[in-house]
Amino acid sequence: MDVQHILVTGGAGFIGANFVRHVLGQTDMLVTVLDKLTYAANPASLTGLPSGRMRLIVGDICDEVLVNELVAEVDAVVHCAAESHNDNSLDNPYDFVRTNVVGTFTLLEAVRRHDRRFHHVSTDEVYGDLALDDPIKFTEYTAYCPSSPYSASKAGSDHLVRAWVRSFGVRATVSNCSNNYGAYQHVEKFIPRQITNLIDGVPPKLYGEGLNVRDWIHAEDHAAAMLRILRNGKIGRTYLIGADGERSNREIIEMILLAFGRDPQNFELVTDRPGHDLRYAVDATPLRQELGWTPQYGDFSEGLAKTVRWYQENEEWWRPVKHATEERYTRQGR
Ligand code: NAD
Ligand code: TDX
Repeated sequence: MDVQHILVTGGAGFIGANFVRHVLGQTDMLVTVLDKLTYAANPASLTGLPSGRMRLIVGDICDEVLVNELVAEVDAVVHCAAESHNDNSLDNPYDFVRTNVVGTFTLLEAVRRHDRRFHHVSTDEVYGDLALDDPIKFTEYTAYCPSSPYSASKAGSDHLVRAWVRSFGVRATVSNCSNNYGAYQHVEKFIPRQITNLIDGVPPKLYGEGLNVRDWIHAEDHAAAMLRILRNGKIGRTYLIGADGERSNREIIEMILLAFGRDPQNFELVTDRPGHDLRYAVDATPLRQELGWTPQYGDFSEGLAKTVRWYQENEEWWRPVKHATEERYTRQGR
């Protein structure tokens, strides 16, 4: 479909900022960002972009009046705003239910009212976890089985989107992506936490025994897949996004330590996350075959090395929030 102006919710967060950058670089579209600027946002992630084609509105996706006004002005909505961190959802689930469920509901009502295209950005965590030796990967037919307040709230929002498609004819798609890494990711998340710890001379922290497996994809590859789905995806469809990047947490920590020229065993084992999902793995065959998407970051170690350099070269971006993040982890015993 022909999309000229999009509303990107959560555009000052990690996935949103990478998506906005991709869209402004690859298309002529205008972008309005709606972001509440929570602790997770960094408006600096949107600097250096063409101001004539992008504007940032600071506001809440649960604000019905504001959302209604902004949705009326655009052709499509790409919904990235969320409370996104599992550890925080264990401490304060309310914010997750409010933003992820009520916020998505508020957006759906607005796109229904104005008949706008909607793309909902979600996670593979809605499917729960897999055994380490399970040959099966998640597909769009896997049953939902979320484990944490975060993934349960995302699962709830996915169900709302599907119901609004079926009951009200809303023109929506859903994507469920695996773990992202890359520039502009908050230092609370696994990879940037370890990189910035090492910059500070602090050993990386591994939950439990570090055997948990995540399926890593570069955020720029995720952004390219989102744009492809927005333009060419089939209404009502769910697309899984992943780049066959399964690695254990321990392997990743060893790679990061090696990138810093340190002993790969020089990490600290810390208290495990309660309910910690063991393994995620995504089968993205339909996205590749039907929409012709392929990841550009074929080699994870290259993408990781680039990410390490980005945090080394952009300390002013993450330094202001590092101390408070580690204080929060100390309180959580992790
Ligand atoms: P993030 O925490 O980095 O960013 C979230 C953004 O949403 C922030 O800018 C924040 O200010 C904004 N926000 C939060 N509550 C809001 C509200 N009520 N109103 C308006 N803005 C609000 O998260 P992220 O990693 O960029 O994740 C974005 C989306 O991508 C989420 O839906 C997440 O489920 C999904 N996703 C993320 C990953 C990943 O690895 N990061 C993987 C798969 C899917
Ligand atoms: O210090 C750490 N040590 C550690 O071992 C941290 C912060 C994490 N971990 C482990 C927990 C996970 O097994 O690393 C893995 C990745 O942790 P997170 O970065 O917190 O990601 P995860 O919980 O897997 O969820 C992420 O991917 C899916 C995003 O935060 C979600 O928003 C997305 O939906």
